Amino acid sequence: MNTQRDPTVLESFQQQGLSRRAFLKFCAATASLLALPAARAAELAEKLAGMTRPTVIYLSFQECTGCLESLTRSFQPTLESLIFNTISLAYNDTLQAAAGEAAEAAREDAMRKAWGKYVLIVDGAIPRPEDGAYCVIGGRSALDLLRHAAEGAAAVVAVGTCAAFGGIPYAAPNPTGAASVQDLVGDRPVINISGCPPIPEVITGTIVYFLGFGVPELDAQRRPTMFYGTTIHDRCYRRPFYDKGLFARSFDDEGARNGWCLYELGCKGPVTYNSCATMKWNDGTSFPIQSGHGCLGCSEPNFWDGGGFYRPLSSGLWHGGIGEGLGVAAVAGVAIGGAAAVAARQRQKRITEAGKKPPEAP
Ligand code: FSX
Repeated sequence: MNTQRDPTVLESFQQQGLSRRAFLKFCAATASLLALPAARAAELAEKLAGMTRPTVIYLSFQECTGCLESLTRSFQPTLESLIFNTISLAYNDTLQAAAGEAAEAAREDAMRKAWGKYVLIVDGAIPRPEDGAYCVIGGRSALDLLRHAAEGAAAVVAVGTCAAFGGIPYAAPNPTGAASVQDLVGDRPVINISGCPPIPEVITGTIVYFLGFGVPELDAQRRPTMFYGTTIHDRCYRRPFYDKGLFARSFDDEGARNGWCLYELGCKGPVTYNSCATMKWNDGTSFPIQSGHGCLGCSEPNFWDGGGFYRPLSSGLWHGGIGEGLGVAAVAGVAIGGAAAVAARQRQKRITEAGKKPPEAP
């Protein structure tokens, strides 16, 4: 009888030559990323120490690989600490060395052994018409691969706006009939990590949280509230200028040079739920608004059709899901003061019907 068991997460750290201290450091940094109270942080360390590394199957469909590029830049936890020590990544066609039939067979084998328990990560949208013929991998359609893999998954993590809401492949006229993961396997526990791409630490943090505690609290769009609980605008360092009605009106005017609010230049921060303003990117270096460009709303449903890059929200064309059909003040959920209120109300009057309806997937 084979009595050999798989190593626990702690043992896996140790097998890689890392100390228990390094493991605890990993847990503490992840707990801090997740803003866990001390007791929960200790619980996370205890759970990870005793659990065997869960099988993870990572499937990629209609996407640009930006999500995986983003994931490779996670500073804490790093992708290396995740895939070498914390999870058992059984399939990812970009990261794995294997290819062809052997790789496909290994995936099926890993799924069979961990049926009902593995975590399925999906990036990219999935085309539906013609039995999914517009995206075929190893002779099987993305549609078939997703449905089959989701059936045996403990949870499905849709990484990126393409997987979460359709994203760019879903943009009008949606030529391939692309759909999101939740559109197709919404009866399974689906966690959406939206963003085009998502913040890397939001991906890794959510995965580690799931391993320790199960599905986190989710918002109406199935996104973890710990990362998507507030808008970019709520936490934006330019917010005081917005409140005073001080706006940049072009990218090279005095307002832009003074670092004023980018609302009039099309910033979607008031309707975009994400952690960019607090966690930022590249180990906390910066985020789009800090670099002088408005938020594109990439983590919301109907990105890319929802409002355009440079049309201000006050044009009334935003239809990003949350706030659909509401006036801009209600959408933003903020008090618009002084000049901003007048400008917003004037523009709100000019709402056109064009662009209000999201494109229908065939
Ligand atoms: Fe989409 Fe991701 Fe944007 Fe690209 O996998 S969310 S196009 S960054 O790569 O799916």
